[in-house]
Parts: sequence; structure tokens; C-alpha cells
Amino acid sequence: MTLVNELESLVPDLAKGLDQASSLEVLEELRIDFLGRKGRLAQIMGRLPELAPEERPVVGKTANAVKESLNNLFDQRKAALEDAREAEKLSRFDPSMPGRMPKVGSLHPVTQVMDEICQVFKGLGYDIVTGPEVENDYHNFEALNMPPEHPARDMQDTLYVTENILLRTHTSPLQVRTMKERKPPVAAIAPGKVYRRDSDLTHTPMFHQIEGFMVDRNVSMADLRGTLTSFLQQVFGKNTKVRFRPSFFPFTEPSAEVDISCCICGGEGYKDGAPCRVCKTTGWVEILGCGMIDPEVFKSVGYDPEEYSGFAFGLGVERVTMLKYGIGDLRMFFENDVRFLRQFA
Ligand code: 2NL
Repeated sequence: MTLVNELESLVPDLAKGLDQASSLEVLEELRIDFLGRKGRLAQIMGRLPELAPEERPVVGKTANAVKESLNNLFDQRKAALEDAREAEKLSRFDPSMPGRMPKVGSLHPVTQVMDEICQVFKGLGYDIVTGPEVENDYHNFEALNMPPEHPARDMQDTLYVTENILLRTHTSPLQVRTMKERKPPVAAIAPGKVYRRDSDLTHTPMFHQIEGFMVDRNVSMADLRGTLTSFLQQVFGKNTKVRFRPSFFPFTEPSAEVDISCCICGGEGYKDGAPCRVCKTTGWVEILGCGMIDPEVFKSVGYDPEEYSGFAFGLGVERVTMLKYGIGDLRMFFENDVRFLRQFA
């Protein structure tokens, strides 16, 4: 058998093999057998030196033609097998099946209440200010009428970074910064995270606070009362009753704590015949602290206490959120159990 015959017989041999090839994997084995570096075609070509020089061009030409035929046969069979594989996949795909719903997240209840409170004060003409959580002693204590050794500094256990640098224990330093930057009239609220060395059932080392203040000529306690009553009725409902009790803060004088009629039992003290677990039957819940800004604070920020007066207030957002939704356990806010969070979507 001549080399030309041998070469030409490769084509029907391959055609037969391809007919029986049932998968792309078998096809690849055949390709290596016929066209690989040590395959049948290569082996025949390796015998070319045995021929007389004048015979070689004829055999070479045949080899090229055979190689092209082999490649064509492979390509055709490969396309057919790939089509079959695709068709088989599609036959298992049911386009009438319902899709899987994507899971959509929602804002944390504390974030929602914080946003809501900010919106209410925006409506009352307040600016919203933000600033650093790592503060210095001056902005967190000194400027707020709490000099070193002031007993009020013990009221909150502070997380210190260095002797002079700390995690803010309230958002008041933001208000100090705002007053230093602006001239009255000024009204702003300062929402944000605050930190205290405190951790038990009802305290977390980080929580959220919103403080607000307003300063102008002739701002009075009546303005404070009207502003906070409007705010509380917008957040807790227009029938909410508001009462002020005398209190003390180092940065306000006079100072007051504010209670609202219990939003769970409507101020009745009992709900569905049982003692209300939110107000403990008193009908009232404490919601915030406030007062007229102390003249000492005005001196720190460069306002003339003879010319200006103002009020300030502060509230804990987790507490407001618990009262608003009747949540009994502070830990709910930090566990991030989706069964809890989903209820606020
Ligand atoms: C509370 C009480 C309060 C303030 C915060 C304040 C800030 C400046 C000046 C004067 Cl810069 N006062 N803030 C005043 C009274 C009460 O918060 O119980 N917060 C949770």
C-alpha cells in the first residue's frame, strides 16, 4: 500500500469512528488519534523521507487535502454533538416555572426613627449637622460647663482613646462646634452614634442620640415647650399629652425632663385589662431631657448671654423606637434577626 493510499484511507476510517462517537469527550480522543502530534497522520508523514525526492510533492499534496477533510469531518460532528447537548439542556428547562423572588433589604428601625425625627425638625426649619465620633475633652465636656473634676463627668462612664481624646458620650460636641461656626439665629439637630462604658440588659456601649438646639434673641421656655410638643405629637400621634418635670443637666438652666402619655395604652395604664408593661400603669413614659442653654455654654462658644438665649434637648433613639413600637428588649436592635427586622420593612 502506498503512502497516498494510506493517507486517503484515513478519511473513511475517521468517518466511521465519528459515526460511533456519542459524546464530545470521545470526539476529542479521536481527534488526538488522527490529528495529534503523534497521531496517524503525523506517523505517515514521518515516513516521507523513505520516498524518492520526486515522489514527495504528490504525497505532500495528498496529505494536505486529507488533513483538511479530516478537520472538516471533525467540525461537522462537533457542531452536531454540541447542538444535541444544548437541545437536551433546553428540554429540561421549564420556562413556565415561577421565578425565585429576590430578597429585598430594609432600613433598620432605629435608622427609620432617626430619619423620621430629622424630617420633623427639618419641617420646623432646623438644619441637620454631623461630625466626628472621636472627640476631644474640650468639645465633649469642658465647653458644656463640665470642667475637670466636675461631678457630672461621673454621670457617664467615658471610653477614652488617650487622656484628652475620647469617644463622644453625647452629640452635644456637634452643637458646640455648630455654635462656634455660626452666628444666631441658629437652629440645628445633631443625630449620631454615641459611646459609653456601659453594657447590660438596658444599656449598650454604643447607641444613637439626637440632640437639638435653637438660639436667637428672646427665645423662651415657651418656645421650648411649643417646639417639643409639636415634635412629639408628630412622632407619637396628635392626641399625645406632654408634661414637663424639673430636672438637672450641667449644660442647661433651668432643665426639665419630658414625659408623654403612654403610646401603648393611650395613657390609661392598662391595656386589654392587663397592667401596661411599657408605662407600668403610670400612663406616662419619659421621652427626653431639655432646658435653656446655660450662660456658661454661651461663653464657651462666644455668644453674649445678655443678648441671646436658647434651648436644647436630647433623646435616645433606641428608647424612642422601643416606646413607639412597644419593643420590650434593647437587644433586638443589635441581634439583627431578620424575623425581627422584616417587621419594619
Ligand atoms: C437627655 C438629655 C440633653 C442637652 C441634652 C445641650 C447641648 C448643648 C447645650 C445645652 Cl451644646 N444642652 N444638650 C440639653 C439638655 C438635655 O439631653 O436625657 N438625653 C438623652
